[in-house]
Amino acid sequence: MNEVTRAILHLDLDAFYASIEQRDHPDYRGKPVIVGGSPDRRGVVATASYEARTYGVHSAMPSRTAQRLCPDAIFLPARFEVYRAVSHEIMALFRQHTALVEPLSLDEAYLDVTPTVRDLEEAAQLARKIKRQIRELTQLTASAGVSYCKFLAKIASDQQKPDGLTVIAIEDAPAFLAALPIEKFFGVGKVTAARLRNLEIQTGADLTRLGEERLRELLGKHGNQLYRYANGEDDRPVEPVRERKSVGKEVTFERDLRDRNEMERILENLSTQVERRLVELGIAGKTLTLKVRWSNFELVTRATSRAQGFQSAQEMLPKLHTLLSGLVDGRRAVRLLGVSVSGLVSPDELRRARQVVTLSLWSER
Ligand code: DCP
Ligand code: MG
Repeated sequence: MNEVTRAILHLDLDAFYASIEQRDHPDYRGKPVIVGGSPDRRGVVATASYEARTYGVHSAMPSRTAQRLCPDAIFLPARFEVYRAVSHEIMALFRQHTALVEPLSLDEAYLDVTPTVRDLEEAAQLARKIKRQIRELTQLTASAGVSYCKFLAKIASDQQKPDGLTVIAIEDAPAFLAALPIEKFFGVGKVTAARLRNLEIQTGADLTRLGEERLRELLGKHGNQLYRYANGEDDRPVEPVRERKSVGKEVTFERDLRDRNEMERILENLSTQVERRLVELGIAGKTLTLKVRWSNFELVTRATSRAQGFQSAQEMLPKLHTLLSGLVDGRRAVRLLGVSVSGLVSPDELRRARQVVTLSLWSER
């Protein structure tokens, strides 16, 4: 393909953790399997097999709710080492096809295959081949999206899950985008979606009709970006070397917040999400940062470090409460809260650090 048109694949494994459990325990195949926290211990669902999804079970749902919806479900704890090992195999396979592989999570990546294909038709053939190779290598299925940019490739891979393959050709993109609900657009979270829906903006067609100026007035810089996506313009490159510097989560509120209890609840939720990602990656971080954006958009951060590192929400929360106390005085309203962990270290390094701390505590006695 020439340089102006690209061929991008997005590959995403189906019900990743649950499919691995079904692969490794043939008894569970064809049955509703839920991987995640136990229903008796206020756990949440990490993922559910497609059999369990027909009962309405989905990721991030309390396991107790999942059990009520699907009483026959088999609940299993996550085996992260296994999932990480499978992830390495899949990413290595992708890298045999192109050096331009950008992993998004354990089971998902963008591939830029522009130099190896003549058109999107050939890119689709390549996607089909990679899906087959994934199956041979891991006995798992993946869904693929094929298009000329990242944004559309990712949406495409979600169109026909599981084991799907969807191509969005350049000439079909305008009609596809016009009908696309705003929530599907990259970067449109609950808050933005609610604001747009209030203005009767429901689809990509509504976004283009509204115009770039108006979107910018409403959403700032993000409005320009959204306008470009709605017009099928996304020239973000596939970035292969993304060394991770931190793991974080943040949330912007629909209404500015003053209530301290509510902030603490949100911090609990954010740190749980950060914990999930850290555990998934098998890493921890030495520095914990709290980010606060005031209602006037001013941004402040406060950080604290700990030799033993942070991985669990339980380790983060007391520190976050202290950091929050140093910032929030009840007078100023908060627009955004964020939690991140940086200074990332492998579990091995961490174990060694923890040993040193324990030893020195011990020798002080
Ligand atoms: N995951 C999690 N908690 C979430 C979402 C996901 O622990 N809230 C984990 C479990 C998933 C894995 O990440 O298996 C990959 O996430 P996906 O969003 O790709 O979901 P699945 O692969 O499970 O299902 P799908 O077939 O929809 O891709
Ligand atoms: Mg997946």
